[in-house]
Amino acid sequence: MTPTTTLSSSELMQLEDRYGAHNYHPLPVVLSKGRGVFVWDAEGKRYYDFLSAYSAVNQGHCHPRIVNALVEQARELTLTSRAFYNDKLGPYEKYLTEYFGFDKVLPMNTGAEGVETAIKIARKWGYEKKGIPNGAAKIIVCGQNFHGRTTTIISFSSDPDAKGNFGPYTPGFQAVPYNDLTALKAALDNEPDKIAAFLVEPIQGEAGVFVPDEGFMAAAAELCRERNILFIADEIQTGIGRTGALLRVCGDCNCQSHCEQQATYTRPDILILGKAISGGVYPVAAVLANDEVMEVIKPGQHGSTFGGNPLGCAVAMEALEVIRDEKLTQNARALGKRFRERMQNLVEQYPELLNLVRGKGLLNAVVINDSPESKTAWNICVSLAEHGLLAKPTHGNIIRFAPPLVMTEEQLEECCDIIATVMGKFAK
Ligand code: IF1
Repeated sequence: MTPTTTLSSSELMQLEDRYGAHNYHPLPVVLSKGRGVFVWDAEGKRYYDFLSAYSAVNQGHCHPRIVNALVEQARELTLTSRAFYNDKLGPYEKYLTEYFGFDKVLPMNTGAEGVETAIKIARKWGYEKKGIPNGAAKIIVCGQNFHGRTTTIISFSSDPDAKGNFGPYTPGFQAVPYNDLTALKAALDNEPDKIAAFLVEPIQGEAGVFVPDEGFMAAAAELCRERNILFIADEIQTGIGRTGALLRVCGDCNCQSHCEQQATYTRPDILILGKAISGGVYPVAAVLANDEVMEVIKPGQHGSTFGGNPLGCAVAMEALEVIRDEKLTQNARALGKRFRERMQNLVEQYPELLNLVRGKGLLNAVVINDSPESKTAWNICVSLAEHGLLAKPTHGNIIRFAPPLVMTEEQLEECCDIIATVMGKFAK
């Protein structure tokens, strides 16, 4: 692929270093083009993308249908603000609420805005519907959570890098260990009349792809229901087919929205979506809830300049149609199973290097048998890049593997061969 930029990767990295805030430590790869499962760097080298922009490009890079929806709408109307109606928002809201089985949606832009919106709705519902004394609402969260980077959200983070020196922090949050029903029940039983909600990731992505025990989400939702506490699912990273189900919180059933298999379906009271809802083409986030929750928000009480803009609506509808038309949820389930089989073979072949593989669908991680402070995982990712596959460590010794859901079986096998070659080199 011929490079699409005149500057070299080195020159481009220097520009970012000189003129950009140093709020990331990227792998030394400069990307300039993307198509499907592939990305190309500034020199034209091709890579398999195994990060998918943190699960925002589930539909593959620059999906032609989604890009086309963007371009067509951009020629008509991009932004009106909500001071007026626009001809895309109503149809989008109908489409999205029917797709996921809720009465209403509050449209936002980034995932963090979606989480902040859910927190505001839950608190307001707590005061106006549950009768929590004003200002006393508590929200239960999980340790090792990642819900975004705003000041309120990092106020309940347990990650010192995400939280340190950003105080004073927003009060009203209590953390319990993830996947610990006993601890959750104890927290929910401590002044339950003051607890508005439980906010949880169905799989903790950033923490290292921690998959809770089978039935944890359903049991947690039941504990909340019994205590009139809202169950909020943050599916910004796990949603939209990534884990082999349309929604992770829905479990492994194969339904498109409502699920007859009540045993697995765990309807959240508030569902937060982002990232792949727009196929990585345009920032779109969505907060869905039924009327008795969403109606606490009245005109003038929440919003944003870009929330619900016609461009995002057009892009999101096409991006979600692609998930359905191309059966990407089912593909993620099948390929994820095969990926974990291949990785488990490597764990058994190189126990001194690899501890384990875990995940659901095409959200997986391999834990390297080294300390989080070691450079082993980073060096493996640098070597993977040299072999044409991009992945990045999270929390030091965990490598997340999350390719676009459009990957074929043949491509997956080729990528597993690449990973096997590199792991073989590090295992010696
Ligand atoms: C970064 C992490 C992933 C998310 C969940 C809300 C948000 C995210 C479950 C906020 C965003 C992104 C943020 C990005 C890297 C990436 C990330 F490493 F930070 F934690 F995916 F795991 N809920 N995750 O995963 O959505 O505001 O970013 O649209 O901040 O470095 P956002």
